[in-house]
Amino acid sequence: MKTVYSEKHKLHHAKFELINGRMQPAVEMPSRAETVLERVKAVDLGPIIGPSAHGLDPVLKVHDAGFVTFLERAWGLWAAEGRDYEALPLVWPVRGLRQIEPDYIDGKLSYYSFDAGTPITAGTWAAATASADVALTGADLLRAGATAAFALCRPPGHHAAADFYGGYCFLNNAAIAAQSFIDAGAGRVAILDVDYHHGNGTQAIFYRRPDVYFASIHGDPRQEFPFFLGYEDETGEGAGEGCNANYPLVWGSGFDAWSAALEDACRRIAAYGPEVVVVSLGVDTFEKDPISQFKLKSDDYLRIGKTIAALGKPTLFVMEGGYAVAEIGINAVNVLQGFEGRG
Ligand code: SS9
Ligand code: ZN
Repeated sequence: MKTVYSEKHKLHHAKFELINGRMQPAVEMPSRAETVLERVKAVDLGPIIGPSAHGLDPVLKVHDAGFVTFLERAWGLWAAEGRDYEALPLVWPVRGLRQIEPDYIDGKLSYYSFDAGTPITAGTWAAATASADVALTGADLLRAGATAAFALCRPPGHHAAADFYGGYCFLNNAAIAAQSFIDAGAGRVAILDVDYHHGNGTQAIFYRRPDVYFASIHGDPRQEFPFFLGYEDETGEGAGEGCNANYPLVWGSGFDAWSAALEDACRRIAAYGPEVVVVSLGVDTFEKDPISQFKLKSDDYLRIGKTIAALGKPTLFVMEGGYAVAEIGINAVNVLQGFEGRG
């Protein structure tokens, strides 16, 4: 299958991240995408192509205009205050506080974010829009008849909702691609999120809609980030009732529990009958992931790909998380090779 990749991801390079109460080197780093790209080349997965520019229209089908404008301007407003270090929020409008966008940049960062772990840098906007273009170009390949494509997105997207960023995510690449299929005439799209973390942004975007099914296997929100979404009783709302499925698993879960959840998710997706499947491909379920607590091994990723292939649908793989940089290439590309019949 073809891989879509843009060098522009390198423009988003946060130096530090708040982890366990300390500023530490950011785990979401450019070498993640580089390592995946090297593996794509090493196994000869297929041609590597650059993205084509799609502009902001497909982004604005998923994200609020005020939020997109904020992302575009945030670094400039921050730098205008004489700050050359990365932009982070410090206060959130929780229960009882007003949901009004402030004028000052520190207030705007808080209004449009949900965590303090996602630095905005000088190149964040350029990288995030390129990442969305990578996903949209992958979707174009499927629309042109490919049975599968790999959108090597960075930064990732699944934690970003219509009007907030967080969890290393700014624009929701998988949601933007899924919406592009709907806008091109697809009646039903399914998103399967296999990242270690719940895809809260993707779920929220489609929660009330019957045309996009969302299934996610992830660390239980009782224990794990993003903490405030991803429970099993979240099944969709209104017209979207029955079109959302969450599989929270406890810390320490291995491939037995994980693959049972995947089989069930795939059964539900098959019953839904989508025309196309978008996979939010995170490999932070890996046993050596530095911020995660599942126990998957490199060979397990081949079986994940094989199980997804059994759905028999055109499939767009969209890169999400995975922070064990040494093995991220092997693990991510194992899914793609498993999909193509290896292993
Ligand atoms: C770890 C902090 C977790 C968010 C993780 C987002 C992963 C996106 N102590 N920060 S796939
Ligand atoms: Zn993750």
